[in-house]
Order: sequence, then structure tokens, then C-alpha cells
Amino acid sequence: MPPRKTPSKPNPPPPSKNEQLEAYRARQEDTVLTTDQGIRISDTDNSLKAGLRGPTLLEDFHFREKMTRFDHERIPERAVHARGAGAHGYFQVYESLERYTQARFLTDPSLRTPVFVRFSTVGGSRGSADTVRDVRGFATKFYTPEGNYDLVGNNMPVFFIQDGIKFPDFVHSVKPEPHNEIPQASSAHDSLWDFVSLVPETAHMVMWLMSDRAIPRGFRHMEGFGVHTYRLVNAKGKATLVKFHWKPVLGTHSLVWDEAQKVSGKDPDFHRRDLWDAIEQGNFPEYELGIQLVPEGDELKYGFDLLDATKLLPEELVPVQKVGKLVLDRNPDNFFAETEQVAFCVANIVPGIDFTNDPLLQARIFSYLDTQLTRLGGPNFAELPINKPVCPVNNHQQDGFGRQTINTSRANYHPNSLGGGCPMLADPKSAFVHRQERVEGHKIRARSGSFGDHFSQATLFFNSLSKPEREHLISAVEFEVSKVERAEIRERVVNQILVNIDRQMAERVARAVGVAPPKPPKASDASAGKPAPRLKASPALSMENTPHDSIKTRKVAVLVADGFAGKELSQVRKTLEGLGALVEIVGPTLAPVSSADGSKETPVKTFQNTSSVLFDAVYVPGGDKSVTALKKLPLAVDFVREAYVHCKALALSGAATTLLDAAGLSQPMAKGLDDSMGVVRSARNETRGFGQMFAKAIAAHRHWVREAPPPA
Ligand code: HDD
Repeated sequence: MPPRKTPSKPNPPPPSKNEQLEAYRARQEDTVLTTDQGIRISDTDNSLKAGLRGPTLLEDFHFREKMTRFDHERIPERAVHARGAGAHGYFQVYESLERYTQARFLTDPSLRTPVFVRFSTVGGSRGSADTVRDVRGFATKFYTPEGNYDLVGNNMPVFFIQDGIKFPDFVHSVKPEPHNEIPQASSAHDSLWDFVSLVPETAHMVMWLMSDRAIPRGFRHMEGFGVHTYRLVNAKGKATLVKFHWKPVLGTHSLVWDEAQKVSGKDPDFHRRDLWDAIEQGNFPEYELGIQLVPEGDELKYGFDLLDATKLLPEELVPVQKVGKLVLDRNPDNFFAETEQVAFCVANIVPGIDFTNDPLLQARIFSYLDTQLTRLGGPNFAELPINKPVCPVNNHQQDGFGRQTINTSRANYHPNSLGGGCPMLADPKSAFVHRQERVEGHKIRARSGSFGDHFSQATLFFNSLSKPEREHLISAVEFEVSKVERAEIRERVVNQILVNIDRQMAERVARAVGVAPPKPPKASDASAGKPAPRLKASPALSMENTPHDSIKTRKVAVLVADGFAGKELSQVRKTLEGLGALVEIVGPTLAPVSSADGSKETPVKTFQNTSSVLFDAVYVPGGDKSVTALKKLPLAVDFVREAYVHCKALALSGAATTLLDAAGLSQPMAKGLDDSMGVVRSARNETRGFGQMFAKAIAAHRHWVREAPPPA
């Protein structure tokens, strides 16, 4: 029988991802302990021995199974992005994008496509801290009715290198050094800066890495980018170039470096916990999908090559259109089964989306499946519940380690007549068909001249930052490069890279890291050949220009001891909670504290077990007795001082205003800083307008003006 071309009956509608996962969930309530083979076990605390004090017997299959399973519990961690946290959710497009793409999840506004998202740091190992200076991964698996689509992006829109063949070199340089495996999860060391100083195409991404984007407040407060230029392809085969963005509804916010370093010790799970808690509390993180569309053929129209992943497409040149929403509404049931075993792959695309010839993307198309063969122990990892598509999977790929599916057909080849020609070839209209593209050229190992400008966009990024953001970036470069032991590398960073981005920055860094300042420019300098910029600045690149209008889910610490102003606290709390903030009482111990008017509050944290770096804002209600007690507690005074130094919103009323003295802050305050700088004070224990003013200060996120030297 000749193979039939199209199936006679349509595929049944796919189950939801959650329904599909339900079939795999093993609930252990009211169960009895068994071996892997189902044999009931009545003692798992004593091994089988020859005599009470005798040796353990080989015959003890329960001991051997328990031990051997434990011995093999670990799998290789990801070569990069080893540390991460995941969540389930859904994506829904606002309006059909059928003009541009035939992908169902982008054309059917009634469809809620299930997703699994994994956020990550890049360089650190699985147990490293969350708030290190690093790029963050933002990988999304869409379980679409047409198969899995993975958008494997980062929280920065560009990358370190232009051609994937340099990925192993770059990653080796940023990872801990090979002789002593130091430093963990940090780019502040010789080998990374050695690489950077020798590979100028890294310049733009290094600026992003040194910016506050590399220390996000949380996964819920960062943008995501597909980085590469992809193609959308509509049903007629017409293609449009596209750049993908994720815009967090809460705005894009960062920590400050001193704070980030302290959080690494106080709560290494800071970002993971923040994501988990938000979802458990029903505060579902939301991001809008943005697209920038460019007609095919315009790859070179903007003064750089859209195939070059070290370049971004400024939003001022091509606006980002918001086309749909991603909502993360369910935590995983099991970290290993879901977050650790999820396998993202840039090659997983669906009809309606296609690749471009970006050489970084082309390498990625190979690398992900390849690495997963080792990490997940063989080729059947797509059958793991978290990776399994919700649509039917039928092919002749069988066998291999860990095969789950029991294929019942006698025919495992194509074409066949024994299996009635099944699985049959799909109608090209519903199949993924690579878009035809004319390619012509010499076989050549070289880089296109259109990839040649490495500094213009590094400068554009630097110039687009607000002054405080720029100052933070310069301090970050000073910090990192000062950690480089070899003077010749520090010198090369200044003279080969930084000076081509911004001369003043290079001069400042040179001073800070003890190398000679850059020489005056010569006509032959790389910067001298920089094309004239189309834009002097791209305001969209500054985090200051993202939403700062909400205090939703912001964490506010309320510092109390016996005798606090109870009525005031409850009114301020009502205002803050009404606006969506999360208020936590911090006291000397976990024992209830009494207010001056007799009401009670039970602290959920103590000065010993928490710290201001774990909160967005700090409020100290009045009450003479309470404030006198707090002043005697160095940890409480530090709480206020650190919140001030990290530019967080502070609210102090009544006697609490004197805490500024105790924290050594009265001088800068007296020298011209006032309520508009995020320190909201009220001489009396009054609440009218006070909570509202405090909320406004929290929504501003940080009050950088406090970083400036106090006015003379
Ligand atoms: Fe990659 C993981 C993002 C370039 C090779 N990458 C990985 C993850 C993210 C990214 C988010 C973690 C996915 C997860 O949570 O499991 N990678 C990027 C971005 C890049 C990029 C945005 C540039 C635009 N990556 C890149 C190149 C290569 C790789 C050029 C190799 C040629 N990436 C890998 C990998 C990883 C990976 C080694 C490690 C674990 C994995 O894939 O599954 O294959």
C-alpha cells in the first residue's frame, strides 16, 4: 500500500498542560512505604545484619536500592545557567497577528497557551547565590497546539559575541578559573577581563553587565529579550523580521551593588524566594510580549546588521508593539522533576516562526539538544512530563535510554505499508516548512564587514542611562577591573575597550585601578572610525523610564518594640496594604509587642534574623518607649541606616525621627535632604497623608539623590 499523505481523522484536541502533568503526579498521602518494585517495607532505619553487632548483608535489597538511588540522584548541572527557578503560567495574545504569522498561539486571542518559564543566572553553579552580578536567563516554553515553541532569552538585549564558535571561549573565561575554581558566580577576575580586553565585540554587552540590569530586584522586575532577529511567517509565506521583548508589568528595577552583595549572604535564594512567594500569595508575575517588526530586506537599514547579536534595535527607531500577556500563576510541584529537568532548545519552533542567519543563533540551534543528551542522560528527554508537548507526538524515533512510549506498530520506518503508511506525512499547510531563502556565497571562515562596529552601541547604551545609573556602571567597572591581578589586562581594558566607549569613564577607571590614563585620541583609534550615531541616546534603555507607579508586592519592614504608636501603625498599614504592599512587623523577638494604647502586634521577623536589605522600604512608627528601646539595639539602628544608604523609602514619625540621629544620618538630612528624597517624616504621630506620601516614595523605587555628596 502506498503511504497515505494526510490523516483521515483530525488529531483530538490537546489536553491542558496541567491535565497532562496530573497523570504523572504521585501523591503520597495515606500510602505505605515500598521499594521501587512495590514491595512493602516495614523498617527503613536498620540495615540487615548478621547479628545485632555484625556486618551488613549483601542480601539487603532494600538497603542497596535506597543507597544506590541516593548515589545517583545528581545529574550534571547546566554548563551555563545552572542556577534557576521556574514557574508555570499561560500566554494569551491580545489580537490576532495573522498578518505576520500563522503560529496559532499568536493568532488566536481565545487561546491560553500553557507555558513554563525558567529564570536563571549564567555563570554560577546550581547552589550559587541569586543576587550576583550576572546576566539573567528568561526562557519560556510555550506548549502550543502545534508543538513546543521555546523562546530562550536573557534580561539583556544583546550578547557578548557575534559567532557561536566563540561561545566555549567566552564561557570558559567567565566561569571560575580552571586551576582553582575561583571565583564562584563572579565576572570580577582575570580571565573574563583578559577575554574582554582582547575581543572588542564584547564591549556593548559588558556595558549591560556592568549596569544595574545585572543586579535585578527580582525576576518579576526585569525585562526579557529574544536577542536575535527572528522571522515571523504568515500563511501566505510572507516573512517579517522580528525582535521579541518581555516587559514586566511592575517595571524594571534593580538592587544596589552593596545591597546585592549583602543579600547574597543573608538570603542566597532571594530571587527564587521572591518568585515563589509572589505566586503562592496570588500576586502572579505578569509580562507583556513586545515585538519590533522590520520588513525583510531592511536588515542593514539602521546602520548596523540585524543579524549581529551584539546590536539592539532602538525602540525609538522601531517601536515595541505590545501584543500579548504572560502570567505566571503556579509554582512547580517538584523542583527536580520540573525546573531541573526542563530542556529549552532554540531549535524548538512552530510553523509561523523561523530563524535568520545570525551566526550566534545558528550555533545555538545545534548546542541545546546536544548538551541535553548528556545532561538528561540520552535522547528520550522530550518524554519527560515537563518537556512533553501537549499535541500528539508520532515518529519512528524509538529506543534509547529511558524510553517511555510503547510504540505498538510493527513499522518503525518510512515509507511503510505494514503500518498503513503511518505516521503519515502532514499537509504542508499545517506542517513546519523551512522558508525558502536564496543563499549564495563562497564557503568562507570569516566575519561579515557589517559586523565590524563594536563600540557605537556601547556608547549609545552608556549615554542613554540616567546619571545615577551611569555612576553605578562606572563604579561596577572600577570594582570588577580592580579585582584583576595582572596590570597589563587592566591597562588593556582601559586602552582597548573603555576609551572607545567613553573617554571620561576610561580616565576614571584608569585612576581607580592604578593604570596610566588613556593616551589622547589618534586618527587610527577604533573610536575614530565609529560611524556617526543615528541616535545620541535611547531613553527606553534607562530603567528610570520604566513604570514607577505602583507599590504592589513591595515589602515594607515595620520596626517596633513595646510602646509603639499602635493606631498610627494600623492606619499606615491599611494604606500600604490597600495599595498592594506587603507589610512585615520586625521586632526584638518573635514574642508579641504591645503598643502604647494596649493593642498587640506579633513580629514575623526579628532584628537578628532579617535585615533591611531584604525589604524595599522601612517604616518606624512613633512611640517614645518603643523608639528608646530600638535606639539601644544596634541591629535596629543599622536597619534604618542601611535602608537610607541604599536609597530606599523610609518613613519615621513622632519620636522615630530621632532614629536618624542615632544612625548618624542627621547631618546629611540637615544639609538639605527632605521628604521629597524618600525620607518621609512627621513630627507628631499623625497619619493623615503620611501613608500616601510614604507610598509615593516607595513607588519611586530608590532615591538616588541620597548618593550624591551632601550639599556643602
Ligand atoms: Fe544559551 C542555556 C540564553 C547564547 C548554549 N542559554 C541557556 C539558557 C538560557 C540561554 C536562558 C538556560 C535555559 C534554561 O533555563 O534551561 N544563550 C542564551 C541567550 C544567548 C545564548 C539569550 C544569546 C543570545 N547559548 C548561547 C550560545 C550557545 C549557548 C551562543 C552555544 C553555541 N545555552 C547554551 C547551552 C545551554 C544554554 C550550553 C546550557 C544548558 C542548556 O543549554 O540546556 O546549550
